[in-house]
Amino acid sequence: MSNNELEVLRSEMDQVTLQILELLNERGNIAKKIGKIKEAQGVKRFDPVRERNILDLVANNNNGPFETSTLQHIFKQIFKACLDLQETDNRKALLVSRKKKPEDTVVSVKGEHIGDGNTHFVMGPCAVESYEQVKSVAQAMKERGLKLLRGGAFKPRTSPYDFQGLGIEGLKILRQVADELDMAVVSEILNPNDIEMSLDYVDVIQIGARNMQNFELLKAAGSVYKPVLLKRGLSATIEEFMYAAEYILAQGNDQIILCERGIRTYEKATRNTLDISAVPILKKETHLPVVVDVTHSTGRKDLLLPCAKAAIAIGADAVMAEVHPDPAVALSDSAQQMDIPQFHQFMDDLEAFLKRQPQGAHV
Ligand SMILES: [Mn+2]
Repeated sequence: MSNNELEVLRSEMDQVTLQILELLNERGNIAKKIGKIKEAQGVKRFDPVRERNILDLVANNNNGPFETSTLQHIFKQIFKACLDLQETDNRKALLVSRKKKPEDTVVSVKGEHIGDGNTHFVMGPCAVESYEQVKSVAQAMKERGLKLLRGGAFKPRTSPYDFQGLGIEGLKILRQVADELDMAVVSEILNPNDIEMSLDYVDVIQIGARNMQNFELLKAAGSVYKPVLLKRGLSATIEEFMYAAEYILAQGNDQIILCERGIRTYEKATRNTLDISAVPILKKETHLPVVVDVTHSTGRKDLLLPCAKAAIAIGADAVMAEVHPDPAVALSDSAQQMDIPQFHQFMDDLEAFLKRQPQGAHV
């Protein structure tokens, strides 16, 4: 008899659970509708005043047996779940997201298709110092069949007294060398007003780590149809990085390459900490190609090769590294740039490594 009573109560409880489930989802649906209206109005989704009112509503209508504080705790979880639901909807709408565009974006630069499943290389000196310096690195790259020549003309340095770059003269040198060897120029632009001017010289506009949240620069780069290599900020989360890319894409330019270049942590053994898991996260969350900068993430020559292998193995579309004909006298980043024999050794090792990769394993 008492067993039977238990069965009845359990079945009653199941019914209530199902009712709660239905009501929770109903609340979720209403929250999504509210989220859409708020998005259209451009107002924040989280409204503390409104939340306080609902908590009071719960308190004023609670007839027990639960303590009001217990119920308020449960309702706080429900509010959070509803807010998450609104935000997931918002993320779905991001132009950089794979939900919005499932297929990979391929960025085409002078016959190189970054994001096509093959591994690409972006190499060159940290800073442009002279025609001869750029030319000797570019020639070594050309011998390996590499096309994407990087070099800094405008250098945002930590100290205002460090070498600031050759400016437009540096861009002219890069363009000249690239034209002579049929290569492409990747170079950083610092000032939104320089974007138009840079179109004559660069094939890829680089936006540096220190400018990842320079929104005016992002908008200016988004409003031209030129590939952009966007570096992750020193202390930027992956989400902030994606929003920075969204600024570019929202202006209409979808030719974006994301660059993981290490983040600031407490670790001092490397210049920055290479966030290797950011690569598959970015590949999963966005449709954009991802390049790993092994020079600035490690700041150590002995780590360039293992980190480049890790980048390729984990699915990066390209590897970026700095090469200088005589790193000892380089005007910037002298400690971590490879010289030309080291560059050839680096490429030999990576080519051997790539041959051992199962076909398509890193795509
Ligand atoms: Mn550098």
